[in-house]
Amino acid sequence: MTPRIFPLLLAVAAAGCATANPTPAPCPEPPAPEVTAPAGPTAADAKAFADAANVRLRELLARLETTGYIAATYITPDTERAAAWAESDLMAFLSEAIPKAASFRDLDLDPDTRRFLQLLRTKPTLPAPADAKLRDELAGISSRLAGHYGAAKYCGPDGKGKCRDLDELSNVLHAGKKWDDLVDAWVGWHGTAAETRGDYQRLVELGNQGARELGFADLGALWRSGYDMPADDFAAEVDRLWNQVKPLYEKLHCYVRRRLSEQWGADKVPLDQPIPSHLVGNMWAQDWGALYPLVAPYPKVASLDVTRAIAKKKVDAKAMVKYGEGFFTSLGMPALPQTFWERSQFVRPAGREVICHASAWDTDHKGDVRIKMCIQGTADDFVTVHHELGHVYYYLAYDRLPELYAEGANDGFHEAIGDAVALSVTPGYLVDVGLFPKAPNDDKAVLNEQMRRALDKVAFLPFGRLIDQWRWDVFSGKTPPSDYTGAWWRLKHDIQGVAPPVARTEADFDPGAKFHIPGNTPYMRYFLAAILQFQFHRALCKAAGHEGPLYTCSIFKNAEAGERFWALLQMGASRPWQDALEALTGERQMDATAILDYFAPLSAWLDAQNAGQQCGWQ
Ligand code: X8Z
Ligand code: ZN
Repeated sequence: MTPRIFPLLLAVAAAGCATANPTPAPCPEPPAPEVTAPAGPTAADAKAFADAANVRLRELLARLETTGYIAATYITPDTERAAAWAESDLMAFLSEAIPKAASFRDLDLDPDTRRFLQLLRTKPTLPAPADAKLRDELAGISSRLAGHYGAAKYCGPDGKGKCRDLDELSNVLHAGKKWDDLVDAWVGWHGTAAETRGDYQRLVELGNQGARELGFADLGALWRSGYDMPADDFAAEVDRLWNQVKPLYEKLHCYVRRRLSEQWGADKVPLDQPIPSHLVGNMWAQDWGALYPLVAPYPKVASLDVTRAIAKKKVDAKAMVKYGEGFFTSLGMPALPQTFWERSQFVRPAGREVICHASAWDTDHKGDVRIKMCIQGTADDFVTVHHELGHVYYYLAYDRLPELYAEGANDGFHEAIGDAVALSVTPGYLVDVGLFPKAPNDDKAVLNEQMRRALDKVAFLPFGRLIDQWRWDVFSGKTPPSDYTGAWWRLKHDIQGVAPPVARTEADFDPGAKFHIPGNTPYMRYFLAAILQFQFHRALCKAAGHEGPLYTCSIFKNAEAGERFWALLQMGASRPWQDALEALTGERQMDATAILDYFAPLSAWLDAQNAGQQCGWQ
């Protein structure tokens, strides 16, 4: 508690003369009783409080991000501890400031102060109980879980083999060669999470307690409250969007399963069952890009293999990031600061443990931005570079705003910026920047390209939808700890139509094998982003004067689209996201028709392929 933040509290404390003191100073005469009601907090107090909270939050977040970046790029017990201290300090601030903010609720406030107070209330993703001991415990668990995920390795079924990290195990799945090796890599990685179950269970208990102390039913209700609409309406929005895209996903599922069944045999991939999760080339079955060679509509028609081009042209990790920066600057956005190049982590460093999961950082909230990746030179990395730079450009655009506005319009917007840019990485663009000599563009090549993208974007949709369904149910108590893994696989089955390669039990903790669960990063943002990025792309293409199908559009070098985009980024969270969306697209609702338009050719092609086939799963 500092004088700047809580002038009122301090004033009250000073007024309570030393009654607990054994030799008290004499109290002044009590004032004559007031005729009017005692003055409560005023709108001016609220404004002073919100302004001070913006300043203090910026300091605390800079400490959190700085220690967090060190802990993520150099995992040791010491860096973990330092990160936990910073997290605990932020938690302490929020658990005092949020109830305080509530005391101003009924005043007639100016719009900014009102919005600051509302944003403050939903700021914590991991609210701590007010009790300092419990708060430190929670911060410690949070750091430990993150560190465990980053350093986890699988050393063979008996623990005595060569130890492999997530990248190495993922590469086995991506190559998709031998059934037994795939099962081994999948089971091995998922096994690393089993020991984190107890920590996670405690994180849920303490996070829920923190959320309840702030007036939310549970932590899931707090997360759902951050969307400028009632929490229940948000859950209904998610359902509405999912229902818009579900038929497209199910078509892709049907076709891909049939090709997998041809490859592995109908005994291993039955045509009326979910797809075995270890066969799609990704640890969590969230991105099926590795299956492109198997499912390409016209395998003999040349298609643009970005991984090959990167290797052939010897584009190293930094040069890949330069391509990404080049796209943003072509839109009129600024070059990245020199410190970005000096302080980012582009490749896995030798000799120390790091969290390789890609991320973007705003370490001082004043322009010291970075990304942290372990780039291996794949086409996926190329997309992820643009994704991360989307975060970085958002930071650069909004850091001049008060801290509570220095956020995405909603968290889905933050995740969608770089992905929307990457949708403009079309064959035409790749030729423009010299990665390919020419791009085939007949109907067959278009379908190949559509399939390539769908294996990433469409396959992701149910995954994005279900992760937080699982967490919402865990936080609300609908899913008890004794059913953590069971509930996970029921959702994976029902929504995604995938199944584990071997039976799972409650001795496993499979949700913990996905970064965002131990990292406590809300996930619905990625589902929203999967929809929003196409909506943004459609609007930007319109601003750029693009004519023709959406999938042919690239906004590369288009100043008009760039200006519109930058204006959105500069708004940060200063307005409800509906206003931000309207400013860019003219629409006030998130809407999946853009992704459906984009994939119209593939959708029609899948209909023809699936005609007369049995789709769906039992
Ligand atoms: O976590 C990420 C980014 C960092 S914000 C690399 N993504 C999700 C994931 O990997 O699960 C991007 C797509 C979905
Ligand atoms: Zn992201």
